[in-house]
Amino acid sequence: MQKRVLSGVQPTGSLHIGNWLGAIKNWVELQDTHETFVCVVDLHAITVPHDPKSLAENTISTAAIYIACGMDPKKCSIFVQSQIAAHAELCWLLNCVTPLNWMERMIQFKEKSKKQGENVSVGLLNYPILMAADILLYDADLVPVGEDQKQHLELARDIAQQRINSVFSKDGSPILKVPNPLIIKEGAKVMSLVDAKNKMSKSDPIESSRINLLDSPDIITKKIKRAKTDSIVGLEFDNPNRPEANNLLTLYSILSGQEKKAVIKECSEMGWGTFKPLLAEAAVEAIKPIQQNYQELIQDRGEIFSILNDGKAKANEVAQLTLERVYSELGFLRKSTH
Ligand code: AQP
Repeated sequence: MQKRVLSGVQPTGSLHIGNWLGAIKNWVELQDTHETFVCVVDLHAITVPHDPKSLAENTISTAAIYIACGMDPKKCSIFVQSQIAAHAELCWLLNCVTPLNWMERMIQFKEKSKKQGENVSVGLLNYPILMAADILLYDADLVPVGEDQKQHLELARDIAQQRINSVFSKDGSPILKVPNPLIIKEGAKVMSLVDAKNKMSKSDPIESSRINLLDSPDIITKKIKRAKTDSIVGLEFDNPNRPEANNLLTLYSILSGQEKKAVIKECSEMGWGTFKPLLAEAAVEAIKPIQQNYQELIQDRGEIFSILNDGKAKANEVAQLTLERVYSELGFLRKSTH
């Protein structure tokens, strides 16, 4: 039996190379060896203020990017989270067993809520519980996450083990499978181009902070040219005082497919003015096939909808089984018949 994997990206805007290198690229490899479910997590996208006019379009575009990056609907199930009602239902059940102080500790909540001020929604606080529901519904063995999502996965494990299995299992057998993180070291955290202390993010208001997967070669080159650097001579990895150098060199290493050692040999004596065009070229070339696939695919909405409908059917089957198991173990009346 293949191990099962579940993951997703929020349709909160244009997907960037961080989403690709930290998430989607890894799913593409996993789909050959694992039973893979990937969803567009649109319910998560409304935990911060959103524009109803672009949510559906962003959802379609995100699904098309998954496929353009190499997710193959014959090998995996691709679906839209909000089309499977079980996500919201299980989230409610988990909300009711999760202590509030577990949620208040979440780093992402602390960071994102600062930006929202008085308007921060309960949904943002509950985001990791919805994420736990997403994962636990599919009995996922593994969840590929970037470093930034590690704490949320830990929470999903704690909810499953300490708040559901230990409390409600009648015979000691687990009600929910406790998932493991699959953290990929390379590309696990791509940092912002304007401040390498922050991660690259779709919702960063500074557009030049990220390289979007659908940016034109010209835009990519301009963004890299303007990326923040320092005035120290020579280029190097892993110097804590040079986060920009580490970020840009790591990107170059991944995008050009070269080991760190080879990059150091090639670039350590370069100045930024010589290095940046190299990085831009590597980024443009690496993203080109994704853009070509995407442009073809996005013309054919029928094909995208058909893939999403197939994914929905497969996902629903698995999700309903888990949801019923949890309802039943928690003591709900599920059938009003004799
Ligand atoms: N900068 C990043 N480096 C590596 N991986 C990243 N991921 C996100 N940013 C980076 C990974 O992409 C997956 C999906 O992310 P998400 O859209 O669900 O939420 P996020 O982590 O909050 O991503 P963003 O781009 O920062 O979106 P917004 O701005 O909307 O919050 C996850 O596996 C994540 O690790």
